[in-house]
Amino acid sequence: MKYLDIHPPVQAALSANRAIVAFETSLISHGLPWPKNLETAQLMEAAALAEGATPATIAIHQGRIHIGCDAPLLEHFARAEGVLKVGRKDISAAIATGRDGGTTVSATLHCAAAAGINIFATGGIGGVHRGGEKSFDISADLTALGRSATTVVCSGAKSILDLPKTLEVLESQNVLVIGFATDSFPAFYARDSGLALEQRVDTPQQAAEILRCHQELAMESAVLIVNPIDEAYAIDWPELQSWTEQAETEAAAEGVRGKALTPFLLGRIGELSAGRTLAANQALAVGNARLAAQIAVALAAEES
Ligand code: PSU
Ligand code: MN
Repeated sequence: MKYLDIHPPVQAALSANRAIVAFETSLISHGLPWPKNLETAQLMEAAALAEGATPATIAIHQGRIHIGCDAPLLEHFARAEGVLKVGRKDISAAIATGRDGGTTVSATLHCAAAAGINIFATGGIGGVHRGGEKSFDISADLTALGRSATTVVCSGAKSILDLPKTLEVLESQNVLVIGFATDSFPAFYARDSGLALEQRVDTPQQAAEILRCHQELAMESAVLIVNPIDEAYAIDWPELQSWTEQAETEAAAEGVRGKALTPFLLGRIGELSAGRTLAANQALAVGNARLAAQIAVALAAEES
């Protein structure tokens, strides 16, 4: 397809119908600070490879959509000089103007589908911001999930969000949310939001069976497999809330809004927690990469 550069290892895996897992780059360019971001990108790719899946980190570089990044390109996005945060609506403009873009969940879903990749792992999706009923700040991730048949493995939605409202919008968008070894919606850095889920699986094979049906029925919305953070890195909800409230207050005082809000809040919470949330973010993203690879391998095995 025009505008698409598929890196050789990804092309080889596509041609052979082998398991592939897509990753986004906004997590790297805007979600985590240097050098934790590069380390996280590398660990996510290594986790996929260790499970027998080919990683395809997706980015826009000099106006071309890259499906798979080599080591220098990953480092370029981690250093993030002049890199735009690209949501789905921004893709065409970034391409036409020859820019570099770190792709968010909404943009990555679109690019992965264009390349024929249907499993994607990230940290946490965007959602309804607190006060979203007034600000209307609702991530384009949610509507993108409503119209992409891709599977996204994540640790729920980011804990800075209004999680009950986010789950409601996911339901309106026909997104199937499945807990992985949990009955409740994970809260990104915390294991449990206290919000009950209707569906649960306990193995990658069980997840693959549901995805098989979803594909055969030609469903047009996403499946979200939500995987809680490893206990060892999890942060308690009350502690998290105090940092989040302080970061929110500062964002309001400084007039931070729109695209800049999520990166600002994640960055401030990282500072206020003395780096604990950064270690947590890395751990959950790598855990999701591993699980997505296991599911992709289970699906590829069923198909062959
Ligand atoms: N997961 C993380 N960190 C992140 C993101 C995901 O662990 O920074 C990014 C994703 O790219 C997601 C975006 O799409 O945050 C949401 O941004 P917004 O709230 O502006 O839609
Ligand atoms: Mn927003």
